[in-house]
Amino acid sequence: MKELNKEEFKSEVEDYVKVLFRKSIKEADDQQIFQAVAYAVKDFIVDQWMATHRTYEEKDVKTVYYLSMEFLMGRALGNIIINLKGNQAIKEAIEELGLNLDVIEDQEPDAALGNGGLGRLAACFLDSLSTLGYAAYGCGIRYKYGMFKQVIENGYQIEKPDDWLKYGNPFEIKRPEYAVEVKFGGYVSIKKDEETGRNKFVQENYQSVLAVPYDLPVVGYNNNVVNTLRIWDAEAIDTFNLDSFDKGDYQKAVEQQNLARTICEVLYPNDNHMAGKELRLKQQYFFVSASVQRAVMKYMEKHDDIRKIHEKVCFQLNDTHPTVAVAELMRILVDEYNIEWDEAWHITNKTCAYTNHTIMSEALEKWPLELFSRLLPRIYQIIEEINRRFVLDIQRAYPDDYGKVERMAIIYDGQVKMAHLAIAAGFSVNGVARLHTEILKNQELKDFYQMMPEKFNNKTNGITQRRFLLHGNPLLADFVTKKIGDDWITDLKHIDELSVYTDDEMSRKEFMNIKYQNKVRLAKYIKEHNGIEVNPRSIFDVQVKRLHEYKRQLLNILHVMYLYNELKKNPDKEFYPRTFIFGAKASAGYHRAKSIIKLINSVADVVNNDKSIDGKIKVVFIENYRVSNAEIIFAAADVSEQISTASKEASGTGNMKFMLNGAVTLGTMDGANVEIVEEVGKENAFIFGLSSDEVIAYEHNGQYNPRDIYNTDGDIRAVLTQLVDGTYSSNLDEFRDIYNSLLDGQGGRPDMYFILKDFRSYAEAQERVSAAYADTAKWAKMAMLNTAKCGKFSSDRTIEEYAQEIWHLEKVKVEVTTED
Ligand code: OAK
Repeated sequence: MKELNKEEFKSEVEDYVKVLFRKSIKEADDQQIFQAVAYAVKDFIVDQWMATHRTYEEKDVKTVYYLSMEFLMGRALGNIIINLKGNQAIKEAIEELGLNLDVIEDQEPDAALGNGGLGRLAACFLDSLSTLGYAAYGCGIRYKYGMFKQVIENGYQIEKPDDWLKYGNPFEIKRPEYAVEVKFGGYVSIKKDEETGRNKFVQENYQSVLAVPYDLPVVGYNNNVVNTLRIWDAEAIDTFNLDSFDKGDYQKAVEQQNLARTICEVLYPNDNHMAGKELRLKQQYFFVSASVQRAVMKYMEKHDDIRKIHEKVCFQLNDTHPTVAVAELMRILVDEYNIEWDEAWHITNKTCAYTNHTIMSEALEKWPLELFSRLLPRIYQIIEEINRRFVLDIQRAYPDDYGKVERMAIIYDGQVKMAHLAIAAGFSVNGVARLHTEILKNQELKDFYQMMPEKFNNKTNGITQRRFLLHGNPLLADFVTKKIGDDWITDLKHIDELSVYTDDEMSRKEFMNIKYQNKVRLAKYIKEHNGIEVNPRSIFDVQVKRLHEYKRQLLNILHVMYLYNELKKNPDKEFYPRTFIFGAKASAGYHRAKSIIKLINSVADVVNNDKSIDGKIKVVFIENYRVSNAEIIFAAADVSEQISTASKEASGTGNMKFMLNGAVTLGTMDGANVEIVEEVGKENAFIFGLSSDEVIAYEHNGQYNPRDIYNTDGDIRAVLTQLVDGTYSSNLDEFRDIYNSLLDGQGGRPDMYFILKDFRSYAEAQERVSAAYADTAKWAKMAMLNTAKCGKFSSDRTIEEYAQEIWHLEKVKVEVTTED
């Protein structure tokens, strides 16, 4: 590993301030200093970046292309510095320049090119791929505006554009030499190929854009490996010249310019929900076509037989969003390389693999035929042919079961079903936690599992300990290293060696003292950003994640309302002070989710200002929850709220970040919670609520009526009544929709997420939390065991499994030579 020279680094920073801004360090503002430091860091890694790619080429290793609409990277600078092990040297260099690294890191906008779990997982995977030394490209879109900035005004969420590229991105490198054309619309003609005499399908009268890649470095930990996140931007193809003007193509030239301008404009802010907009499909095909075209070109630069592409290339589809990749690869093989359909299909099968990230039905991608065939006429033809053959396969396999085609066809009911396409075309279908994979196999994708069981496998998610412990929680990271050495940084299994210290009182005290300091750090953040004073000695009970009904932030806040009622009734009741902390963005068009945010803020207003409860309950809604403040929040949590309706959360990854930081899970047996409990032991978590089998059974038999609970449980009735009686809003209709959703519901399904059903069990689990926390030694042991037992949940483990079982990659060692 190359050493970082402090003096050289200092003079680079000075030079960059001068060259970029014509200023001295003293004159430059914080943003300019950040830019200069970032350029100096990029200078340092560029040799490793080049060496990595040289090594891949020399060894001709297989590469995974992780195709994803989302990469929720967060900030790069701090992460790169820790992965370079340059923390100390750079910190000192910066201090000697009279600057402060924390302030500098704070200037960097988050690269928020994602919504939540799926996008952050992609970012963790890239970190692990580099650290493990696997050849990989992340392929995505360079959105001009990422995930919106959330501002809370009068308790309401307001969305502001995230202009993250305002000052430019010092880490990116534009690669116009690798630009490719992507075509939309028009029609397909059949032409005779002069050479072969065969019919050729040619797209005509289309509009096209130029896809231009920008590369971002993904630095491995202490190993010289720097992989690439390649994000594509759209530029207009230069038809706007006099020639086309003369030919009367003026209109088309303008249209193409507009198309290029709009494609990469903004990330759709939907989590677990399909918006179904034409522009979204354009985005999908845009980055997929560009990525697949480039991957094929790169492969063909070194090899002469396209038929063997699967030996060197794997496309991993991050959910169904990039599934057009299978048809794009077919198009290239059949139309451009003249390969027969059957053979092209086999090549495609061996090259593509699909990950499912949700069973929420509203997230399933289905595109209307009219839209799809108009926008992507040749791709549509190919999918029609794939479907025709797949339907024949189904009929052959199940000649007497007519329902099979209805349930499994790729094209049905006037729609293209992307999940069906991904399963039919790929060689692997994986879920993201054991329970989730079982639900896919036995419920959601049962027919497909029956027909193609060999494709199905599980890859339980993971997170990178380097960002979420080493960078986010330096105090705990140092403590762990002091106790057990630093192997955990690249092999998290070692963290189990901490277990023996849970019986040592001094170690427990040290651990809890670190937690306390992290709570002080978060309290300061809350004071600065929310103006709310919180007590770091209270229990920090945290739920941070996207706002979705299935995640049940509503259950949490209804329980707060209930506790508040209890305290009011019983002011002398023994009660361990609690701070309920929320952070969540709601999709801009998701009205009920936005009402729930308003409810949390309204409850906060009332409770926080009620002197009579003596500050025993505080409620805080942290504005603009994102990767950078998440790092501070996880470090400070005592209780990790993972309370989704069982069966609905595919995995969850926040649950793992809390665990790593020594928070205890309060959760349902859903997603990866099941495996967390298995690792840490159920005595070290607080589990409640319906099981996934019970939820599924109720969904099938329809025998749940929340009115029964409302009628018989006075406390719950009181809380619900307060939603509409003015307790939390003078506008009695403010929360009426929430109230109705619980008691009347939509389409005859009140309380779809079983909030009232699980309420008592949740409240009782919360009581167990309070009792456990009051026993300091017991709590410290539980918390510490959570950190110790989280070894399984490193994304390094997950990536090792993908690499061995799906991608079949080999590990590479990179040496930086003088050549670089
Ligand atoms: C987003 C859009 C469409 C479909 C799924 C998602 C998504 O973010 N799913 C989430 O993926 C995470 C990573 O696998 C899981 O941990 C979450 O449980 C899941 O909701």
